[in-house]
Amino acid sequence: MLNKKVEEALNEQIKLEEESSRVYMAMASWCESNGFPGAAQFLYKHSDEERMHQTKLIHYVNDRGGHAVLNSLAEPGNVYKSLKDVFEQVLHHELHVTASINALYHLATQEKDYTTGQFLQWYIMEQIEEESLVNGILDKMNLAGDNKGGIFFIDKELAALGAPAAAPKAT
Ligand code: OFO
Repeated sequence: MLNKKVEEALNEQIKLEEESSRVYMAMASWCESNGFPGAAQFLYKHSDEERMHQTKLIHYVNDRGGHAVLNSLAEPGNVYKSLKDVFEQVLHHELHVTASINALYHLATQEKDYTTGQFLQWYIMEQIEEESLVNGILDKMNLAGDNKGGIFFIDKELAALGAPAAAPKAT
């Protein structure tokens, strides 16, 4: 059974994951309508992944005898200065999510809820992956600078990263 403090903190994280999904959806839409189809594909996929992070938390809270609830969300930013601005904001958002996951892990161990601590390990590893992926994209954008050809190729690469996973081959 979850204690109330941990349950409330998990519900806050559910809200943050939902907010992440909406923020990336808004970014994807901006990219799609501003000539960056690859970045749009990448961000739509990322938005779906955040929704999966949210759902995984909801099941966990309910499975532990708590009640996962949804909260109202602020309007996501819908306007960006450039593709680089989009990804700088993705990184900023991910750093915020990482801090939140770490605080949640700290609370769970303080409350001696080692099951939740174990469950959160997956999110801790996921944040490492996400931060490193976005840092890599930003490194390339910084190298490309204002070079339109460079940005065009980065957009193509993002399309590949955003492509649905290939179906497993029949054996
Ligand atoms: Fe849920 O990992 Fe990004 O925010």
